[in-house]
Amino acid sequence: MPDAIVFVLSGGALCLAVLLAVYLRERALRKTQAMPAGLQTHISLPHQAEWTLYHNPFSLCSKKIRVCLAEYEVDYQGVIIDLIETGKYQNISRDFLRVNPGATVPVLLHNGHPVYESHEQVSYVAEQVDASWLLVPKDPVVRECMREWLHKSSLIGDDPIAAPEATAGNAVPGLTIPIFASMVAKIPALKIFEGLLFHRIKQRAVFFFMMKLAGLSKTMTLRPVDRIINRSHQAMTAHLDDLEQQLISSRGPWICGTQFTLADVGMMVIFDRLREGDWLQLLVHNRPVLEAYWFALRRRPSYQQGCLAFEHPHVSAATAELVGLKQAQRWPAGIPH
Ligand SMILES: N[C@@H](CCC(=O)N[C@@H](CS)C(=O)NCC(=O)O)C(=O)O
Repeated sequence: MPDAIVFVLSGGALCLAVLLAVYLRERALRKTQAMPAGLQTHISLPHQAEWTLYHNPFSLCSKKIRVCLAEYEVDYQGVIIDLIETGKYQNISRDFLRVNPGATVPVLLHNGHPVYESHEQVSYVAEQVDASWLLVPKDPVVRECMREWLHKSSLIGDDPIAAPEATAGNAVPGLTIPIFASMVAKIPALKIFEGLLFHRIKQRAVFFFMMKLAGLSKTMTLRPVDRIINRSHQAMTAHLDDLEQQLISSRGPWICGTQFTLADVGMMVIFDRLREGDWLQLLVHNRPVLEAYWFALRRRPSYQQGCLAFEHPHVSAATAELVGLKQAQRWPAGIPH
C-alpha cells in the first residue's frame, strides 16, 4: 500500500480514537440514572434559599409546581433550565445532572434536599406549609378525591406517550407533538444530536431528532406520529368525559366540590397545554361544564403567576403556526382538529 494512503488511514484511525476517547470521558462525566420519586434526604445540594426550583417555562410539570407555590405564596429561588424545545439540552449538562441524574425538570430543593416528580413535589409543599388545608381538604373523603384526581392529572413514567389511557397527564405529550415539532424547527440539528449521545431516555432524543429532520407538516403525516396523536386525542377525550362527570357529581366549581385543591392545580396545567396546542376548540369549548371550569381556572391569580408569566416566545409562535395551518386548511387530514 502506498505510504500516502497508509498515512491518511492511520490519521483517520487516530482521529476516530481521539473522538471516541472524548465521548467516553464526557459520558463518564455526565452520569445519568432514573431517580426515585419524592424527598431525598440523603442528597444535599448547594442552595441559597429554603426553596429552590429548577424548572422550564414550557414544561407541564414545571407549571404544576409553580402554580402550587403561587397558591401557597411560597417564595422560591427559580433556576431556569433549558430543554431542547426551548433552546438547548441544559437538562443533560454536567451541572444539571448533579441536581437530577434523571435529566428531567422540575426539581424542587427544600433546604438543599431534592424532591423528584412534580406530583410528589406539590404534595410535599402542602405538607410543609402552615396553611396546608388551603389546597388539601380536611375532610378525609374529599382528601381522597383530591388524591385520586391528582394522580389522574399526573405524568407517570419515562414513556407516557406509550400509555395515554393511564392518566390525563399521560395523554398530554402525544397532543404536544405538533408544538414540539414547530419549536424544534428553530433549533440547530447539532444541539438535538447531543441528546442522542447523552440523554438517559434515548427515545425522547430520537423523537426530537426525527421531528427536526421531517419538519412540522411532514412529522404529522408520519404513520406512527399520526397514530400517537389520534390515540392521545381519544384518551384525552375519555379523561375529559370522566372529569365532566366528576364536576357534575361534585357540583363544582372544582373537581372535589367547593374547595380548590391540588387536583385542580394538576388539571389547570393540562388545560393550559390544550390552549397552547390549540386543542380547546375540539375538546373543551363545546362542553359547557368543562368550559365553565376552564374559565374558573383562568381567573385564579396562580394561573397568571405559574403559567402565563412564563409564556415562552417559541411556544406562542408554535401556537400561532398551528392556528395558521388550520385556517389555511393545510392541517393534515388524519389529525383531528
Ligand atoms: N413524571 C415527571 C416528568 C418529568 C419530565 O418528563 N419532565 C419533562 C418536562 S415536563 C422533561 O424534563 N423533559 C426533558 C427531556 O426529557 O429532555 C414529573 O412529574 O416531574
